[in-house]
Amino acid sequence: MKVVLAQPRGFCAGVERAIDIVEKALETYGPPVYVRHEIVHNRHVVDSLRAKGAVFVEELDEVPEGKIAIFSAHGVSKTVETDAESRHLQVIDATCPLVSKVHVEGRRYAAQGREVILIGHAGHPEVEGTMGQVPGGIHLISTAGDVDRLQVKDPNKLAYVTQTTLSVDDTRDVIEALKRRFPAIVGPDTKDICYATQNRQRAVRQLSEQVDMILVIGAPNSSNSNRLREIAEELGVRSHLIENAGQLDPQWLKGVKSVGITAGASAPDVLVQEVVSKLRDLQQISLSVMEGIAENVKFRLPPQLEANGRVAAK
Ligand code: 2E4
Ligand code: SF4
Repeated sequence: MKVVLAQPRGFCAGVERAIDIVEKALETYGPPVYVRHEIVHNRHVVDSLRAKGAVFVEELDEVPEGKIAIFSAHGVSKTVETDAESRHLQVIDATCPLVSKVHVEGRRYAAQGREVILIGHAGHPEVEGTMGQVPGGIHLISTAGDVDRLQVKDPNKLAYVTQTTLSVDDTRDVIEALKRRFPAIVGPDTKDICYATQNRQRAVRQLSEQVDMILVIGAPNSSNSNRLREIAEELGVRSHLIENAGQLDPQWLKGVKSVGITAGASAPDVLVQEVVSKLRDLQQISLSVMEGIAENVKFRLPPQLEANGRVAAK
């Protein structure tokens, strides 16, 4: 059986930075450090940081006064930031800079007196964070159909922003529907969808042309990973989202001559390697990596962790 690995796949710069932040905070301040929400949506990552002394909580009231609190890569609302201040927590912000950029953009549109529309999935932590970063409220929509239901004050004073991990194609449809109904609306086109999401989607599209089945390594609550599986499926390739090799069902391989493997931005490559090993245990395989761009994006750490030696957290 032919096995082809997508390129690029797996960790993006925002995830590497977020994991680095937790590791450096543990080294600098010593355990425990508290992390609000899974630092990224991956059980393997969370478990290994927990083993080093990170304590994961869903809300800040679970963090004792004055302790270190790290915000996850998905970002937080203003309310969470002010709660942290009032509890005198020492905050280290692991929000991906590309999520923060969307927050800044949303606030800029609001400051221009525009009503802001967010294209994203309800209940996702990034969406909750972005909604809570734009003063005056924000309309949330997720499909082109939602556009018809929007009720706005002034159709000439509108802007939109998007979640960073959406399907590029679906988002283009939603933006077109917005522009049809509100020709004066302004926004970033699909540029809020980050480079890593766009590159992994392009790669899985290419991979879909080469294989009979695709395995996406990623967590069920990982937005970007779910989009990869959907894209492959939409292109007619049977596709499964699995967290690890244990979830690979040997029955899926019946009649399959070639398997493509990709991984969401939060899935470490060791999980990909374990899936490859399991395939190798089950069958004789020929392994290759598809041609694709090499990413060289790297984000700086927050100032508290970048400086030499121990510096007080914010
Ligand atoms: C922050 C923003 O957003 P998603 O559910 O895809 O997050 P995940 O943790 O799976 O991936 C990293 C990430 C974090 C992506 N965008
Ligand atoms: Fe940042 Fe994009 Fe990675 Fe999300 S997927 S953490 S927005 S680089």
